[in-house]
Amino acid sequence: MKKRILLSLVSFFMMTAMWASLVDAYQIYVTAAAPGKTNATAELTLNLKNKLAVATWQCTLVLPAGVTAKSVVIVDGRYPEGYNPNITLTPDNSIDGKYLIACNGAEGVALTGTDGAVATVTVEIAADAALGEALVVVEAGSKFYGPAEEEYTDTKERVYTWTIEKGEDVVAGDINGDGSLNVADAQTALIMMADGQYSEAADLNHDGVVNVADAQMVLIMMADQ
Ligand SMILES: [Ca+2]
Ligand SMILES: [Ca+2]
Repeated sequence: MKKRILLSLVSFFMMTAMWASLVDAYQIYVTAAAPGKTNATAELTLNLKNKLAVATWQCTLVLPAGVTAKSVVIVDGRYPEGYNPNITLTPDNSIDGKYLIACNGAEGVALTGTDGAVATVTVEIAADAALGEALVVVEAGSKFYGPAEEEYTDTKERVYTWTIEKGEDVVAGDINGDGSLNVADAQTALIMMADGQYSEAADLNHDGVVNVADAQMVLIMMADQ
């Protein structure tokens, strides 16, 4: 009798373990090789874990406040060489920082391997984004389709704790790029004018030329400081 109870307990735990491994068998999760910096772009890696072959997949990515997704590209390694599946990044206009990422594989072309990087998302981090821990979330409900249209769903939310650090400050009107705004920037504009040079950073009034008007802008900005 005792043996039978023990056996049923063992099979219960085995079933639970099998179920747990099945639940986690299909997921899309984010990692990052480096912390993000304010006032700069950064890259997040989308990883895909699968038990059986996956041809097409989609997920919803939610970025921290002040972080905006710009583009997504497939990374080499998980798809057959030379094969470029169609991948799209679509902002959800109802919520800031929320994006649908969808990758449509061709019929019969599936990911190789069962875990690892599948795409890179380039993001832009605002100057005023919060510093420190920043949560990057893949919402529950990621979808996976096998080469024969088999469907799998990840029922769990996948959260990655990223870090945002302070990047370099961009000082408005800092034409000579020394990190501060002063009369030297007005002088630089005048020297550039004399030399017939142009740079976007020096064209403070955005009229396509660097001239005395830009030097005046420096003085006005200094007065407003
Ligand atoms: Ca300066
Ligand atoms: Ca100008």
